[in-house]
Amino acid sequence: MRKLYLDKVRALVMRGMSEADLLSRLRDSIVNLDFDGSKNLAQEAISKGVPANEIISKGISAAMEEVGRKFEASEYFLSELIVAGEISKEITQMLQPYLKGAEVKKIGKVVIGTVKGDLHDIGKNILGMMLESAGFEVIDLGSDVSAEAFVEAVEKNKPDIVGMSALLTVTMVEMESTINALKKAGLRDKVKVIVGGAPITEDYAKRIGADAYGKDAVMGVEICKGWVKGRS
Ligand code: B1M
Repeated sequence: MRKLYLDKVRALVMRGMSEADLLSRLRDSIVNLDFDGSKNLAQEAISKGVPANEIISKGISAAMEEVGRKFEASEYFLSELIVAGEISKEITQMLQPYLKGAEVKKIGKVVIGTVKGDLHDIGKNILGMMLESAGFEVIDLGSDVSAEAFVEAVEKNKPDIVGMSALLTVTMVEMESTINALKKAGLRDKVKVIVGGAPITEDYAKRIGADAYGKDAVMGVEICKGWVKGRS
């Protein structure tokens, strides 16, 4: 009995180790801008049943942090950011079927977009896929979305939630402009607003009058689910 238990524990530890090793190799491969190697490792992780969330947080996000650090240290330049971004996008696409759940009854509607002047859309895309998998109808306005475009989309689609992403300190101010534009159009009280992205903080979200801050996509989805809970 004890041996059986120990064997089970050992198998779990080994699985954890190989999973951690695989994800760290994936992270390094993205950082080293190895397109094919990264896709192969991501496929291996998927085949081995590593959860998509783990591949995103310990593979893609961890790699992009390091790529960002190298960019700041002038070891990498814009071209490297572009390649790393493309690799991450491809892997995110590969993960899409594993993030999307079965067709479920829609639990709410969310309009999402990256704010004006900002082209970073990887995190926003991940959030969108996760929201869909949680049962939300997602209207993705893309990146570089103006306050007016957000307002128009809210008027047209009547969503429950507006989600804004920003990755640049110079574009995060657009979140406040969008909230003000929603107020001006008389729409602010009709939607919940959630904001996220690397430079955003809980404090900032409060300061600009958002209803919530999503530290990561998982948290973002949980907050949105909480808002529509018990309605359907
Ligand atoms: Co740019 N870039 N970039 N870049 N880029 C950053 C953001 C930067 C931090 C790099 C650095 O210097 N360390 C820096 C910003 C500095 C600052 O403002 N403080 C920077 C810069 C300077 C620039 C340019 C200005 C460079 C230049 O031209 N000289 C330029 C700007 C272009 C523009 O937008 N107008 C630029 C361009 C680019 C590329 C286009 C080449 C490419 C983006 C490709 C793409 O997105 N399609 C790119 C990349 C790849 C990065 C880094 C390396 C990675 C970003 C990323 O995809 N991360 C980035 C460094 C970094 O972030 N550390 C950097 C992975 C992604 C999964 O994370 O988007 O944070 P993230 O999303 C997370 C959470 O934040 C959260 O969930 C996700 C995961 O769970 N989340 C939400 C995000 N949105 C949410 C919304 C929510 C809830 C949660 O609710 C609504």
